[in-house]
Amino acid sequence: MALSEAQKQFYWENGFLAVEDLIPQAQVIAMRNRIEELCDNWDSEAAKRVGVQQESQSGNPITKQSSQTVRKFSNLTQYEKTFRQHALNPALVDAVADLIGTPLSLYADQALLKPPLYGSEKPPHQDNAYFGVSPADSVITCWCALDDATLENGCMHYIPGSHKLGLVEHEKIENTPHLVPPEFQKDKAVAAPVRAGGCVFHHALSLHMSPPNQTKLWRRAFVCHYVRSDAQMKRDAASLLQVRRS
Ligand SMILES: O=C(O)CCC(=O)C(=O)O
Repeated sequence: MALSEAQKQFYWENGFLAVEDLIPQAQVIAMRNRIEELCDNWDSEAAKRVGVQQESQSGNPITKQSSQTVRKFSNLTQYEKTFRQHALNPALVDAVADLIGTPLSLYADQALLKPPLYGSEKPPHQDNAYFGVSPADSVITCWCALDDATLENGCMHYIPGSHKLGLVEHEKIENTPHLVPPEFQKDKAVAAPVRAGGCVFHHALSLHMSPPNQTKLWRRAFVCHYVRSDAQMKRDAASLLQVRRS
């Protein structure tokens, strides 16, 4: 889907952009169903090969590990056709190309889940603190809601314009995989709720976080991080899924 000039301007001004109804409901349901199967079989080989992570492995003090406490799967596009189809969806890739240009590769992908009541906060960060891609303008995250993402269940929150700050210092939170900046002005963050099938695009330097899930329903998202294939990156560019040549 081609973006309007106003949408492109909003992205470059604010460092994020929400677009409703980008992904067809049939595709959303297919991804949700597969995630449900992987959660139900969270101890299986299929879940392990996509790096199943429990809430308890991410700093959440709960010790329980079950189908109801799964937080994350990674690298689904490598093994799962439904997720690869999503990453290559022309409507999505058109929007990404409109924002950061071509050629494009998929840098990483992950299903980020907030289980009912247990789903914890994703602490504030800039994605490029993890990725280290240069220039940072050449990386974009497409966060696709698989359930309606709301204030109550932990939708994305952004500090508008923070991508213009450059990379800020991050510190590791001990015994967790999280990197966080020492200061984050929560009161300056704005919420980006979207319906299932809607996507939020964000810049690699945009400061963002998501609060805990306080509801009795899942908040699930499938997230694709796209990179310009000509950027400098830690990962071997030749090994990445080619998304669009020109
Ligand atoms: O899904 C979430 O709650 C956090 C997502 C996030 O931080 C990201 O996509 O970079």
